[in-house]
Amino acid sequence: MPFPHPVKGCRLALASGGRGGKLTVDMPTNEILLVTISVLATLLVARWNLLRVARRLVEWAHKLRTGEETQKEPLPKTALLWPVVQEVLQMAANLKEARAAAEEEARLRLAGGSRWTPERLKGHVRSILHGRSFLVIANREPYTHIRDGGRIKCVTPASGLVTAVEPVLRACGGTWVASASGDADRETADEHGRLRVPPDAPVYTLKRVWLTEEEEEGYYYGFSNEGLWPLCHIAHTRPVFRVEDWKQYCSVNGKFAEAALQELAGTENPFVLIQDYHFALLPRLIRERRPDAKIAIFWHIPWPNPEAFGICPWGRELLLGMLGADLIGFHIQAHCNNFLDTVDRLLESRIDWEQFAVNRAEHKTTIKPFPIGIAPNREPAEGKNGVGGPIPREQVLNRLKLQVKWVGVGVDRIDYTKGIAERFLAIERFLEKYPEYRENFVFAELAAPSRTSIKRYHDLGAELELEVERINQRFQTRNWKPILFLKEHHNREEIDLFYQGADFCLITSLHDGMNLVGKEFVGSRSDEHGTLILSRFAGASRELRDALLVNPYDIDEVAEAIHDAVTMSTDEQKARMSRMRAVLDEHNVYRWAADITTELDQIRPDS
Ligand code: GDG
Repeated sequence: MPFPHPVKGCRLALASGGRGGKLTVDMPTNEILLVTISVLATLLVARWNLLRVARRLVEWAHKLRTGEETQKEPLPKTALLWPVVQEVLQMAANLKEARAAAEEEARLRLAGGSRWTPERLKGHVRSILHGRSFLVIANREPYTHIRDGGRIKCVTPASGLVTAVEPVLRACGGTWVASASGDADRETADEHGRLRVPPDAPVYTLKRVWLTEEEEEGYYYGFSNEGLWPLCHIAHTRPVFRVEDWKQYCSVNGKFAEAALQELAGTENPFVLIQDYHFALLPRLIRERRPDAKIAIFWHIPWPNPEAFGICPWGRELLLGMLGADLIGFHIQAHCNNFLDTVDRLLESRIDWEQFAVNRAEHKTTIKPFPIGIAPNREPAEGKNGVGGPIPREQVLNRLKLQVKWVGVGVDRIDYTKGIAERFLAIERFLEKYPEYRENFVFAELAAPSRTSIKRYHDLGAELELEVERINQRFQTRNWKPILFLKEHHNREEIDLFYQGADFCLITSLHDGMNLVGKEFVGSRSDEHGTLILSRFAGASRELRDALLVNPYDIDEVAEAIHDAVTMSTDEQKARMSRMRAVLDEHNVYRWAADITTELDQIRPDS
């Protein structure tokens, strides 16, 4: 049966129609020749194009290897070889990073410096572990996979713990056990909930644990965040203790213990580093089954005095759980003292005040401060995005679309302990007292929504919005308002840009274990400009003595500190900033991890 509309000169037919029919092509010889020539020409052009692209790629890779200046991307995004290019780009980034690290190591060796670097930590942890396993357990996962339209996005959550602990795993390898939190987490992990991360250059394993809605409700939102969080922070929010939440807390601690034990199967004398108040019972649960493990728990938030802690109905159980560890770490000595006082008051035990240790049931637990730091910022010195040096302030302000002379910044999870409302009141007072700054000053608050299923947190977000609206309405003019309340999750680049464009960073925590935002601000200011205003109730105030220290409850004092910050001479800014940067450099997060692992290693088994 002939085709309904045969092309002229080319007849296609099924010789006998229907099934088993034979296809014949009837085409004149000159046209066959034409087709052959055009096919050959296409192949030649494709080959030539491929060779050209490959040659450019080779030249680019050569320049990169020999350290010559290279453009950021070797080929246009549309190129046929784009997937290959992406891989090469990733390798290039890794190579650049490794080269910078080696140069830094060499520089420090020559200078006889004692600074901790990822490489130094890696060597240190390796020499301690001798091939033993390194396991970190934290509720928050460092990478969440979420669905965004038709695709899956990988997000780093807003969390001080993640900021601090992730660089350590990057340096040492090992396994991080955490709660799954993204709606695409399951399909991005294997059947055991494991995946290798960071996604673009995997060096350690993330093991996800799935919680039911009831578990999450009771253990995470309930006991951990409506009970323990306000209990440990003196921020005048009443803790709520419900027996159902406590039961879920116990059962989820058991679930994580099982997950950890699975990961530890077949290992000997592993190191286990438990993070934070979500897992107070875990040290004991793991010790009971793995007495050979060396276990530390680091408490990232403050520890209250015994009277305040005493209102928790399950205080004894929490202490007994924690004392299963060989080592308990807090940010500052005052929290260690409070902990020992609490144990002294609530448990029968022998406290060694000289050694800062608790002896109970033939087990010794050492209590020590380990002030956490941040990973040093290599980028500005190396030239972020290949620009070379810090980005000029005008450029930063242009990118941020801020047309004012003075800029202040705050970065927080929306949490009542961070004193965000008090901060806004201080800005109001500042503009009241110093009207000359109106229309010339903007305060940008980057506020990431957090724990919004808890009513107190949900209400706080709305209260802050109303407060900003009230203050803005009081002062705003046609083209200006004083407070930008950016209530959403921001990416690292955005946050860094604000840090770099700000004249001051304002931290008004009512109570804070450490507070990393102040450290990040100082760390990002390689230009040594800008002023840090820091609450004296944040652990960081013990180290950053060159910040302007304030009592966040004293609105006038904070307003004056803002005035001091915007009128501070460049020389004084530089002097303060360089001293704070030296402190940060010395006490970075690699030292924190090195100190904890060294201490854990030196602890002798119970006799
Ligand atoms: C606990 C203790 C202690 C903020 N918004 C976004 C975002 N962030 C990042 C900041 C910073 C971190 O979150 C917050 O650090 P804090 O130190 O204020 O921490 P908490 O979450 O309260 O953590 C605290 C810390 O543990 C470490 O021990 O310092 O005292 O309370 O790194 O930059 N990050 C991203 N998007 C945001 O929108 N990606």
